[in-house]
Amino acid sequence: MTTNSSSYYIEKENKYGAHNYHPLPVVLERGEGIFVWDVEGKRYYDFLSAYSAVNQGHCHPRIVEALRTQVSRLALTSRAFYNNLLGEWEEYMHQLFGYDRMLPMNSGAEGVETALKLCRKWAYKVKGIPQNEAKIVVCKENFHGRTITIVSMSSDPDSYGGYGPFTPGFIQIPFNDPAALENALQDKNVAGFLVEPIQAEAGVNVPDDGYLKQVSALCKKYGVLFIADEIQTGLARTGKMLACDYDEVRPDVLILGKALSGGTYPVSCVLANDDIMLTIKPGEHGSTYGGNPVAAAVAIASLQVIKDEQLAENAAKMGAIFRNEIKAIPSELIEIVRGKGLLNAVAIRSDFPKSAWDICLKMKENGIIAKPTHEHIIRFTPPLVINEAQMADAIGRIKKSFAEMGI
Ligand code: IF1
Repeated sequence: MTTNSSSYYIEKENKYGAHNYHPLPVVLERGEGIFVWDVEGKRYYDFLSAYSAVNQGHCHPRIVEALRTQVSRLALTSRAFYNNLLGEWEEYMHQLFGYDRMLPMNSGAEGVETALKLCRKWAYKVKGIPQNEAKIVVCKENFHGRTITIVSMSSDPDSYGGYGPFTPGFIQIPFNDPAALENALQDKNVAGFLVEPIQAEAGVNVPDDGYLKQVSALCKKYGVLFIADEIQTGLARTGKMLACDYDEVRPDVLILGKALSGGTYPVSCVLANDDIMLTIKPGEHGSTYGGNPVAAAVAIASLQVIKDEQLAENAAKMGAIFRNEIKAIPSELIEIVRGKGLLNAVAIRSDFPKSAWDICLKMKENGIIAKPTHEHIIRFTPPLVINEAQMADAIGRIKKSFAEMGI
């Protein structure tokens, strides 16, 4: 049975689905560019972009065409055989990002797991840390995914609570604190430092200018791998191809995902040079779907769109307009507006009876969908294809929503 009633679909998920999410009450059925439509036919500006997976906009015609063509020709071979597109994609990544090699996976979490495994292999084979003694430094308030090992690195009880016993070998330090990093690096068994250039889940925590430059220098000084999780900050979201580009640093290990497929397919990868990547030998890591020809075709098309449509430049420009306009909203509810490019957050004061959730419901009425994080923060991350007129209209709707909160 089909119906145009949102409640029909919501009730079905509530009845038959696991309750591991608490979505905004909107049921989407179509998307195009910066817009999505619900089952009742109402149009919304998508200010979440599937957590930055849809940087190129929903159903980008060039990405959809690449997917459609390849999926009807050859979809999956496994890595037991070669396929005619994986090498093309790997070469494309080498030329675009300058690393010797790429290792393809599917979800972001798998990309992070791959980077952790690479770091440990490198620790034993190259750095000479005694077996099973390697440690990896991570930041408090990180978000790197949801596997048991990744939640073992988390400081958020919602992420790790009830999932023990945990994977050992991680040291947590505060984000944006080079002194804490240098202190942690005194331990000779540290093999790497894993960091998000901007902590997105933590509420778009932007570090001081030069933080990553210091991180890079410290990792070099102490001979440990600088591992950047750019799954969310990468691929033009923050106004540069990589957020690391702002500090002109190159991580030893770079993890990409999300917008690598423009939201059409789960595609992630890890990039590194020979001395690191070649520590993993045949049979020591992999994935049935990783590096499949559809992923390869879709990833190349997705990156080509980012370049051809100059999405990094547009994100920088639209982001500046967004922050200026939102900072000017006279609502007392707004504590702070922060972000880079089109990765932005508005923190809502917690001493009023209106919550971030209430504001998101009001914005939904006014044709904008966004999602609160940590109760009092709303992230604003539209697709990077948004133009100036659309941004002005969207800002108008956001302003109207704050005005209607009456505070
Ligand atoms: C969910 C947050 C965003 C990520 C970084 C790895 C991954 C993610 C920096 C794992 C994933 C997602 C997953 C999504 C919510 C979301 C999120 F709010 F939780 F933090 F985007 F801001 N590294 N982020 O941001 O990638 O395995 O999911 O492909 O519902 O859990 P994945």
